[in-house]
Amino acid sequence: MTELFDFPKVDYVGGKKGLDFLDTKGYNYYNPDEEFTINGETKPMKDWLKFSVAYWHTMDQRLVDPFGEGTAVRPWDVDGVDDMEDMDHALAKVDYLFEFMDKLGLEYFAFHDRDLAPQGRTLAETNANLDKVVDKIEQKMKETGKKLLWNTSSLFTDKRFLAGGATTPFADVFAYSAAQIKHSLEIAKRLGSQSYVFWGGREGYESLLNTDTKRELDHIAAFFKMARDYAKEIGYTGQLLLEPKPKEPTDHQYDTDVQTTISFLQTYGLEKDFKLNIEGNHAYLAGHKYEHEARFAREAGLLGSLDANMGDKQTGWDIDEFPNDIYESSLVMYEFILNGGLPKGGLNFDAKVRRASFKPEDLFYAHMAGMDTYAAGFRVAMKMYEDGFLEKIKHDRYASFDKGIFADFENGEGSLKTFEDYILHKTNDEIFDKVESQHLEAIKATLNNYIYSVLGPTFN
Ligand code: XLS
Ligand code: NI
Ligand code: NI
Repeated sequence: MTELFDFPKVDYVGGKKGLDFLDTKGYNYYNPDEEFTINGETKPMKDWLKFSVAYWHTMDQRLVDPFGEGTAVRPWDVDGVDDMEDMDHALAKVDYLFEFMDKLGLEYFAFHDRDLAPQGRTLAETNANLDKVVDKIEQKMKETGKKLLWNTSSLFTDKRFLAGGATTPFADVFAYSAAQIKHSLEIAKRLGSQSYVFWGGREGYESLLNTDTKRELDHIAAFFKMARDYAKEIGYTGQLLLEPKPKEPTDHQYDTDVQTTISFLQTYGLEKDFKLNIEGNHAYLAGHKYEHEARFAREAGLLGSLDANMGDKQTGWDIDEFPNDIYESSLVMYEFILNGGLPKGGLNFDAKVRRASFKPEDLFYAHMAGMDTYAAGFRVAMKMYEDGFLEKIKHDRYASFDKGIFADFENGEGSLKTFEDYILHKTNDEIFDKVESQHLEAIKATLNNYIYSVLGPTFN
């Protein structure tokens, strides 16, 4: 078969070919077969770090921004155009995706229904177009063993969704959304998708002045219940995931951040049925660090999957940059390890190349750099986990609660009076004597040492 991409297969070179990425064109940290043990479970790196290509960014995005037209040059373009109204063209693109994954040695992908095929005049026609592409994807998955990390429905691109999909005030649009999700869940079941994602791009409001927020939240909660019930009915066993994001495109989105989304799930009794897909850039937009979102999801037992991308402190929108920050990836991977990995989730590159990186080879470079950033972070985090470095600090910091009335308190006993009796006659100095310096600068310096000691020797 002729090659579709003019790019060689990418291998692990492990720092042996020098520092310049453009000379080496290999993975320095992502070594698919190297084994790692977390919590007594040993698996090769590729089964821990389930990297996924996002169809919408890699196969569809033309690299437009709010001020300029698309710059992308893609091998599937005909006369410089990606003609997604044409079914033959939509089908041809599937071959590119599978060759792309094969060359990168990456096993998963993710898509929205609307990424794959053009709309028809009715939902029935639209589904028929979609099913033709899904047939081809199913066939290719069988041939290659590649897997679907997650699929989702776009309830935000078409103009009908201008005021939401599940929270729209327009009943016919709501019905359309319900029917669209039904079909997407059927595709999830058919392709064995590991997860199914709900990102509520337009589930929020532009203005409080015209929005019945309570009614909208009741609607979306009931919508999620119908989705859960239908997934059960058809025997779909993947995880159902909500993806928090505070704003953009709307002024306010209901799934603002992890803690808000958890309280929504608990309010409506959905916390046993849904987990979360956490995205780096969304964390930034919510004013959080990525590892903060991963931490709170993990502690609630709801860390389902990760959208691996980055934001930018200077740019106020979702720029979906490919990850390149090893400090951040180390801390996110630390939460990942404490979570025991992501059994039904993975690391989806919900990320696009920069407008100035418009050539096909940049799609390869970007995924390679992203995979290496997370593989490097994983290695650093594994070393911190194995040494118990951060867990020891946390254990020691709270040690005064391990005994006496304080241990009883943690077991649900004690009253304000218990503590008054204990403390009333201690002097201020006695109390401050027990308060210890946090040595945060030293902790951060040690973290830097971990990064250096794990990654530095790669290039020696
Ligand atoms: C947009 C979201 C989107 C979801 C899937 O900001 O990240 O890409 O991941 O709909
Ligand atoms: Ni996003
Ligand atoms: Ni995302």
